[in-house]
Amino acid sequence: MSITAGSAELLRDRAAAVLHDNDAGSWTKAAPRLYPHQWSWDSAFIAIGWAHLDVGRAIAELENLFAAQWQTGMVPHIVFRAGPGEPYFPGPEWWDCPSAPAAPAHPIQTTGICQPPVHALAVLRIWQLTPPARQPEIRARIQALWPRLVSWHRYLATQRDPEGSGLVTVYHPWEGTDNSPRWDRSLARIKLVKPRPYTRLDTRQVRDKSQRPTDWDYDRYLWLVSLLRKYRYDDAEIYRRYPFLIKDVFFSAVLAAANAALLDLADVAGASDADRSQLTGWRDRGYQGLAGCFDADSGLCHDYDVRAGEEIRLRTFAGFAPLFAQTPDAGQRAIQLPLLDSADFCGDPQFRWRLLPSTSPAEPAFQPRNYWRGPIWPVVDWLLWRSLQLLGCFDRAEELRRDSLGQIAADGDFAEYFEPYTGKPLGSARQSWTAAVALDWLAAEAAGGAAAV
Ligand code: 2M8
Repeated sequence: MSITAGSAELLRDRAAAVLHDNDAGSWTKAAPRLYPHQWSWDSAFIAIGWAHLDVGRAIAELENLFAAQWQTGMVPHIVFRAGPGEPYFPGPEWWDCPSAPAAPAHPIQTTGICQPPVHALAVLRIWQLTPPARQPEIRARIQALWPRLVSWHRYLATQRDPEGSGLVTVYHPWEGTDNSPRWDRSLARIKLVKPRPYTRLDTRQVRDKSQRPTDWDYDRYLWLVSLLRKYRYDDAEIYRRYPFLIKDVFFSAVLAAANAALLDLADVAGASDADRSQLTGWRDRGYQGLAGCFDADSGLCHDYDVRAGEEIRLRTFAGFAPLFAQTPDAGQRAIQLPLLDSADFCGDPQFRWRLLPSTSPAEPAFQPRNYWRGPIWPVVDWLLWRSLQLLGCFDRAEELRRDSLGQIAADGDFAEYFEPYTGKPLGSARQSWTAAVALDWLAAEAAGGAAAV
């Protein structure tokens, strides 16, 4: 479906209104009630949305996020900023980050884990959208942010990859794709002490509990937080003692793409030769790491459980890590592109839109309404769209963009995720990152389909 010029304009106004409504001045709530704080990768997508409205506001989103960066270089997954009338569980007291030597100083309050590094993609997009008159100002702000961006990538390439494998180790399901079935076996293996009594708030907002993680999941999420707290978020200690260490191919692919984006920005930032060669090294090591876990039989990349010493062989969106990374390997692309449109993924004949689901409908763990276990997430399809363009697959990218906009327009309220068979909106309404990617896709509409990627 393609949307008419009139309805595109209406959708653009409504998407902009979502960002304005969720705007807290210098940072943006991920969603009005369900997620009232600043989330890391949400902020990166949100900055891409803001870039279409005001490039200064867009870069402020990232400046404020990076103001909470840890001394290790880690950008925390949540910066707690909401007022007392906007509760979220689990709040800062569950994380006790002030006890961590590397945490930012009071009064900044954060969690002690991180999320995929989409930020460099956002900075590149902001620069591409900066009108000439504002370039001196935005260039100076990018230059000021640059050392923090490089240190963030350095943290991921070193502390989160002590093996030098090119693959990032995640410590927690909250580092991106919460209840993805990718984590099921690893979580089931953990011996845990039941956490102190707690009350979930997410299921008060999303009344249909089947759209959210289970209490079984939450018990494990909180147990892992208690261990990270005990180890004072010290990466070396975590690596020695902690039970949940996963080489995440999707996270690693985003890092490879983000390293390439920083290289594209290197001249704007006035980067040193040392920075350029480090970024090139991290990017290439990322490609090699992904190549090492590419399985030619399934055509997918598999995550790896470091503790169990085993591959995680599931069909999910993450298996397309080579595409998300914009792999230079033509062989992997030749296998993945047809697989993407097979009945196991976008090409399920019963899907309403030909979009990439979070989990393959052919996977026994697939649940079409449950969060990261099946639904379609617009931000994931945005990352895929961007990659397909960079790989020169313009026609497929354009279909993905149109279908994504069709899905969002049919809802009209910027849902967090969508049921693949019916297109039913799920989770939170007025989710900031859905509005943000809609703005980017709509701008590409005005430009005849292609964005400056
Ligand atoms: C979801 O995760 C949060 C915890 O971080 C939650 O369920 O409470 C995930 O979709 C995550 O990737 C996202 O960043 C966050 C805010 O949109 O919500």
